Amino acid sequence: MKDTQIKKLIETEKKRQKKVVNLIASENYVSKDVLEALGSELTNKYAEGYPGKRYYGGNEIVDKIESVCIERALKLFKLDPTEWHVNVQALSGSPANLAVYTALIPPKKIVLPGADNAEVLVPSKIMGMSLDHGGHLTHGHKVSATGKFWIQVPYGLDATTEMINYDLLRELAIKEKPAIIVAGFTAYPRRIDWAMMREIADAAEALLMVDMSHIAGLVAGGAYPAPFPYADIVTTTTHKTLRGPRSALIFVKRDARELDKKIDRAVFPGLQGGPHENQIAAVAVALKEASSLNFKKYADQVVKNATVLATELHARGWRLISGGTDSHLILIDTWNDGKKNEKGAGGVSGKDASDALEKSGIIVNKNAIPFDVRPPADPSGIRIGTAAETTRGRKEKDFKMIAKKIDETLRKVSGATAHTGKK
Ligand code: DSN
Repeated sequence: MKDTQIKKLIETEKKRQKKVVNLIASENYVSKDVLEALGSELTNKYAEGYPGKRYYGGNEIVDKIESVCIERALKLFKLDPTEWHVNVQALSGSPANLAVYTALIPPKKIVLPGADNAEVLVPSKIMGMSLDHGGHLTHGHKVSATGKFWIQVPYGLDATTEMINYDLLRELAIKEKPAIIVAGFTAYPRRIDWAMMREIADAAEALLMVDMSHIAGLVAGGAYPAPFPYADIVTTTTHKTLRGPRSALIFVKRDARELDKKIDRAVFPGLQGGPHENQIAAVAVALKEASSLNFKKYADQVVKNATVLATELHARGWRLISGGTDSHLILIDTWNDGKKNEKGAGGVSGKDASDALEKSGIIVNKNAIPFDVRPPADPSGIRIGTAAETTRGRKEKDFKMIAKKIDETLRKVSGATAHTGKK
């Protein structure tokens, strides 16, 4: 690279990535092949449209690449192409979710009674897990476009179990009648009962969308139940446990409702222009990698490592949200109401915990816990995950060491930020 300034910064970032223990639950390390596809000449090509239906010439190769990506995505998740469609053009997770709502639950036109029959647009309702209980901004949170143009009906976790209370969820869904129910998370460590979510969506006459961004790699490797038998739409990013480049996939059932056609139209021309075909090629490479036996072993190991990490941290006195994990993800209540418990664990704010761990070479993110009384910028917990370090070959014994180091580091944090308890 001739641009020495950027070259040096890339080299420095490469070194940083190698040096740290990366426990950010949404990150991973891609293969050299994925990087090669991402940095290829495909970035030069405009390809507005879909394979076989493009607005520019010269797309015969790109058509093949996008078609391979589509085939591989369906095959990886064992989906019959006559029953499922996949759009591979969404640039990332947030645009993918926005495309689903734009396509399937646009505002409803209501004609006002009166002489001039004026029409008003009434926003539809998205029922999603609230952000501070582990949901995502794009599940209808007010700071996201999905909460500005739609109305969120948030559901939370049970205060005692810190897991989804399906009875309460059903009651709320039937009362609120959302147009769509979103099942999925960024900070919920447990399995979701997809069949139950389907039942609830049916009772509320809502569509069921699963956002499996965090767990896509685990689903592909058989380490987390697949949502496909139950969902109408499944969205996912491709760069978390799936270990691909930053991008997203939107799977949608093919049937008489023609949701697939609506989604394709919402992605292009509705929300996006030319697809990033270099990114699509890199996704295709990652999808092939994820179909290997090695990847299945990887997915199993990710969950085994998370289980060990959770067990070790719990044994050292740290309170884990919901008591543990069924996935790659663990949420720790480092604050513990501002107090150390009988094992001496607690009293550390999420920001102080994250800063202290970073100084000792462990990268995590601060995270709100359910019913958090602290502010989002310095919440009560941290979120950790095992996907990235498992890619680097770490096993249970390594995660025992990591748990020890986390514990030692957090215990050394003194003067945790006092907080009044008001957000
Ligand atoms: N930022 C991602 C995460 O960390 O979970 C979700 O978009």
